[in-house]
Amino acid sequence: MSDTIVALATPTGRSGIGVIRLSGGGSLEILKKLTLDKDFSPQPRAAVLKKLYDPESADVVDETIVTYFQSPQSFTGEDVIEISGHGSPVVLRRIIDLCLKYDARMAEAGEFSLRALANGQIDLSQAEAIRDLIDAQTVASAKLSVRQLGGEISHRLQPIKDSLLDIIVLLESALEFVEDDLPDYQRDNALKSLTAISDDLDKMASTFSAGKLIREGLRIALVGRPNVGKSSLFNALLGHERAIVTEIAGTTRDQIHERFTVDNIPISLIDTAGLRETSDTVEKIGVERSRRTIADADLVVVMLDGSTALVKEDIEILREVSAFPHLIAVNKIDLVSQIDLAQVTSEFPGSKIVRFSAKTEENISTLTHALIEPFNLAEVNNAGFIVSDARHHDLIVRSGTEIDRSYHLLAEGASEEIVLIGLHNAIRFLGQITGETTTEDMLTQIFATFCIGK
Ligand SMILES: Nc1nc2c(ncn2[C@@H]2O[C@H](COP(=O)(O)OP(=O)(O)OP(=O)(O)O)[C@@H](O)[C@H]2O)c(=O)[nH]1
Ligand SMILES: [Mg+2]
Repeated sequence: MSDTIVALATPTGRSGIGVIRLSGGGSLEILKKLTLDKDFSPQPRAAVLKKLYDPESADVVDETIVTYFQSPQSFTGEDVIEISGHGSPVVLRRIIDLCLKYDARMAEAGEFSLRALANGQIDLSQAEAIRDLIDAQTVASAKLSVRQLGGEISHRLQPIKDSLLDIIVLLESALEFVEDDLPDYQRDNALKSLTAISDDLDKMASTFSAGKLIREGLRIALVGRPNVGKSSLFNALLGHERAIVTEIAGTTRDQIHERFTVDNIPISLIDTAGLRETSDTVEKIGVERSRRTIADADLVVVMLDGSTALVKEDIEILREVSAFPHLIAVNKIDLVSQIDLAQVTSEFPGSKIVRFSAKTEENISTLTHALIEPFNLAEVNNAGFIVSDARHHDLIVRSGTEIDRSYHLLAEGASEEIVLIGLHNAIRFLGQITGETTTEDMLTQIFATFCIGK
């Protein structure tokens, strides 16, 4: 029997109620002690109003609602008790301390989910879906996680694993009867199946760009020389005065990050220090950071001031950024235009240009849509299957590579033994997605990313 673990399942801090969760064979015993009720035998899955006491002093600690989930009908598959107490950090801490005193131990991050996995209540991809649902930043990414929670990827993978297994069985039985070569028609069928599997895996893997977009969103950096209006645009996009705006060149010295959402895509927007040669130490560091940000952004918005002529600095920035995905945003169109856009177009023919005003907000929505336009939106909004986890994507790709290699070996007449190595790897990689073939180390690594109490 595993030990009994306890954790606060709700966030720390004051709240209406706070939920403490216990899981393990000793859960009910602990509850009996804290209720001073030796014969307490709660009906499973029914909420009961109970006072909890400090058994030593018989002090009432809190009046709570307790719910008993009897093994195996619980989240973890073990006996689980949920205690809903008043959301006072002091009271909740006291209840947890008492549970610890009566032989529970503090749960590790994700340990409840890990137990659910170990007891076959959920598979690994479902456990990851729980984590992702809790971490979801947007409705779209929460929706993806809920679908995953239902075991979507496992269902999607099952027929692939089945047909892969058929081929493995076929080749292995051919191995046993060494004197016979695999008949041609069987080899052809196996090759056909491998092609179908490979195509299917490719198709799954290709949904990842959309999945990543929904989950992680985009990093978009606003760059340009001082005073072109980067911070003004930053504020306009966020809808509030987050960054300081002044007519002094060099106002923004450090980077500011904020998140907002456009069409279900979370965007991490970065306002940067204006790029220029400077002798100011602080500003210099800011400029250095701006340069680094350009390199890791998914999109760089180069801002130009439409009310002034292009200057050498603008051109230098455009050159610097032209190697990265970028968009040229010409600001201040509420003022008389002095900029020669024809020059920009001829020097940077591939760049998209949007004209707008951060001050009057004219064309701001055009600009907003231009930010996400280069990314794979059709797929984001289509309701089909989407891979959103980098670990799953990696395993699907690796499995596909093994399948392709085995295909060529089989087609070239390599021995079944050699072909089988790749096929076994392929099926093992797919099994790692759902956790059937995941090692202890991998599980530890994955569950370390969970929160305590889940
Ligand atoms: N008329 C007009 N003025 C603007 C517009 N956008 C920004 N400004 C003005 O331009 C000046 C500089 O704006 P900021 O947003 O601070 O410029 P910045 O690019 O962040 O400047 P640094 O942080 O110094 O690099 C301020 O006086 C703004 O009010 C616009 O669309 N029209
Ligand atoms: Mg600024």
